[in-house]
Amino acid sequence: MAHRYDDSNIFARILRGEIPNRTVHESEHSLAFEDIQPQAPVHVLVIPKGAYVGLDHFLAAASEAEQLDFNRTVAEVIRLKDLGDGFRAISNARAHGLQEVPHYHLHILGGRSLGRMLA
Ligand code: IU
Repeated sequence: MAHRYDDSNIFARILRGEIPNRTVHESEHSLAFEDIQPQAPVHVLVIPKGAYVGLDHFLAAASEAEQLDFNRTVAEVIRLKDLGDGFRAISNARAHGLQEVPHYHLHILGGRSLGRMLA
């Protein structure tokens, strides 16, 4: 499917430095920052710096370097946030996934038992 990216979305604005964020970790191709409305004691969003709408777009179009960098950033968040007791990683996509911000992001939630479903 065609993935049309709208660069007026809030995460694109964060990446351009137009809006502040609470950065957890930044790398060449990725940024991890605190969710503004945390749903758990730890709630971090990991985003690629490239213009990808959702997970399937990222997997189809991002370079191996970008994907490796993203995965390493996720691992770094898990380490920095001390999530050894467990966590949940989730990505909402498009209408059925109730995606609000159309720039790919992975939610990393933890710091307490999360219950059966979430995000
Ligand atoms: P979703 O997966 O697109 O539904 O989640 C978007 C998330 O982005 C949601 O958890 C918001 O709290 C979060 N967020 C944010 O961290 N900063 C913002 O300025 C905005 C949304 I708008």
